[in-house]
Amino acid sequence: MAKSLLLLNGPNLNLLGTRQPEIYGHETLADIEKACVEHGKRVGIDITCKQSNSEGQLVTWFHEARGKVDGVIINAGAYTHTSVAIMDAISSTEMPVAEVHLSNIHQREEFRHLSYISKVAIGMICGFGSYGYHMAIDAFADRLKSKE
Ligand code: CA2
Repeated sequence: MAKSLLLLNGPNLNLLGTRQPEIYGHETLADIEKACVEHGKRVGIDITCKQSNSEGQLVTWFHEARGKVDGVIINAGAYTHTSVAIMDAISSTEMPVAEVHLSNIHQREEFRHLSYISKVAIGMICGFGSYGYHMAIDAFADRLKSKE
């Protein structure tokens, strides 16, 4: 059966490519999502992409994904540093989650150093721009292959 992943992006990531390119690059979210879907096809994984500026919507998507996908890749944006609700949604749904950030959050302001998502994710990739999403897809491809 085809493998599947959900790719979630959080608040303000819909603005990618319009401002702060020195931090977040020139690609739009649509560019990144298209490249991820194509990369998924190369490694045999169907990828569904969603973005929301709402914490509750992200929580609901975790609930809905339970048992339907093989894993979730999330860039929770600023909710990374504040959201016990998203952390609890990940724990309660017991799904494997990979955390991605475009920027290296550890080289930025102190408040970005704490990630609630990292406490429950299988791993975290940051600082490699949009390539980080491809790294997360490859990590899942490898993990799912070894579970076959
Ligand atoms: O580096 C990342 O991927 C972040 O998750 C991006 C978040 C930030 O709050 C995290 O600390 C690190 C912010 C996303 C905001 O994206 C914008 C894109 C274009 C213009 C303005 C903001």
